[in-house]
Amino acid sequence: MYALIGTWRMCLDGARAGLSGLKAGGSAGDAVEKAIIDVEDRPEFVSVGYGGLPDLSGHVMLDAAFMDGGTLRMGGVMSAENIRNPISLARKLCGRSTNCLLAGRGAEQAAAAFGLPTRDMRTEASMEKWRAAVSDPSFRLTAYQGHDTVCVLALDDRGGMAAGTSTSGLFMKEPGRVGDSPIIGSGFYCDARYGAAAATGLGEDIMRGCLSYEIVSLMRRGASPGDACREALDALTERKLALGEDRGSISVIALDPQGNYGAATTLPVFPFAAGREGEASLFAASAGKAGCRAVTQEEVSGEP
Ligand code: SD4
Repeated sequence: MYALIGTWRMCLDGARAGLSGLKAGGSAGDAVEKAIIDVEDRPEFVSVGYGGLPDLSGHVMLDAAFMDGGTLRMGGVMSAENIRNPISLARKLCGRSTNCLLAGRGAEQAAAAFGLPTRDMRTEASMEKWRAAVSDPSFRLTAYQGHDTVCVLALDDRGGMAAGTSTSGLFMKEPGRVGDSPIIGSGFYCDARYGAAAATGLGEDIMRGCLSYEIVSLMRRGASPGDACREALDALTERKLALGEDRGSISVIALDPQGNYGAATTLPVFPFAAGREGEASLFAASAGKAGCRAVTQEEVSGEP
């Protein structure tokens, strides 16, 4: 059995590439890396990798992580610049027993030491957005609609599981701000015995609930991926409502060792790509609704 799930419509082509690798007997780790590289390399996906969204100072600062579900090892990159494929660096760091989570200049130096390609991650389009935001006095920092993390979870036919994330983080974040995406247990978690989970949305809120670890913990206690996603997300949003806050902007995905997947969201529509022993297709979860439905590209063309 092999399966893969990834966040947002932008992940569809990457999910297809990852699944074809799994079909050919490739590992879950290779599938995760391949799917995420597809999104990182394409400037039309404005919230990840090349052409990502700049911070307040006009720099595209990247966060990424990779976790191997067989060993519970993780590697992560935070607030790093000019690394062409942050997911590849995260995966290389995942082999280490120390120094596996690197920030800023240290991450950039490690990328160079591994011989990974560098690139100016800014594009004319990303800088145009930045210039418009800098000169707009009404601009507010939010989980901006076109701003989203690619998260991919995979299972291979030997029972291997892996999770990965990659993002440029919140548009116009303060320099040095880090979200949930490289933080183990919040942005991602993977234990091949019970399953994998990952989150996208406002990192500051996701971290308050350690959402990905919570989802995998619920699967350990027998919940299906879909139920685990809803239960963990509902617990956090109910707490936020009790504190007088809104539900926030959060979406989560999960995959179990049998290849079942699920998702939950606080948004009206949260598209994701997934496939099990076959092609990847698009699905969507909606706030307050159990289960997910198959959708066409056209139906979610307005979504990231
Ligand atoms: C962050 N969780 O940096 C990421 C960004 C994201 O929709 O997924 N936004 O907080």
